[in-house]
Amino acid sequence: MTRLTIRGVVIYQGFLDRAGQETVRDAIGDVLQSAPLFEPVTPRGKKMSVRMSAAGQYGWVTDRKGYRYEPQHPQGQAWPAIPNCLQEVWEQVSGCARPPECCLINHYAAGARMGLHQDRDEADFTCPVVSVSLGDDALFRIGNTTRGGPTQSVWLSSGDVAVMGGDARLIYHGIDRTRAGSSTLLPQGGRINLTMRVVT
Ligand code: MD3
Ligand code: FE
Repeated sequence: MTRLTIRGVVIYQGFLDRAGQETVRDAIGDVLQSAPLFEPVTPRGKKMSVRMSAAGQYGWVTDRKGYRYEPQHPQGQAWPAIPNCLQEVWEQVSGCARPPECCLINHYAAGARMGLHQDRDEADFTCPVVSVSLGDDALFRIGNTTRGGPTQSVWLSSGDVAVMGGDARLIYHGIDRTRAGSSTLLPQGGRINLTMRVVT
């Protein structure tokens, strides 16, 4: 495993071996059986290219009414619990005494991307965000705590874990593109990113 720090973002390359990735993949497959991926729409009505779902007490949703955390899936059911294998990752890397309240699931089919943004819908920015990447490689762009300025990019691969804490918690970040076909983990291809957060 290699650990690197870029602008305060700590990246553990190869944190999960293949068996660990398969365990998380299968657990998320179960979550998605009861909380299917949906197509989020921005408050201005633009479809996002990433499909989403969540596990935990809260899921992050966006629609014409705005961005927010909700205790239920858009179809009305409570979100499934965060799988133990992911809670263990949180305990190993977050350095946070509180457990995660949300595991956001982002699914990238070929061509999907996520523009530069800050994560600031949570109440306590002293808690980090922990990200687990599965499937295809993704080009992750790391900016600054204010809009604009130079950015740095790094490829995230299946099994990599990234921790955004301290000053990095409010950094602008995004996914420019994925490399279709770069991983055999997901039977249908594509990429899944899991981000665990404390919401309240
Ligand atoms: C840096 N997800 O869900 S994960 C997101 O790969 C999000 O799906 C991307 O940005 C993805 O909000 C990037 C890495 C990540 C997640 C949260 C962060 C980086 C972050 C929060 C603060 C700073
Ligand atoms: Fe984000």
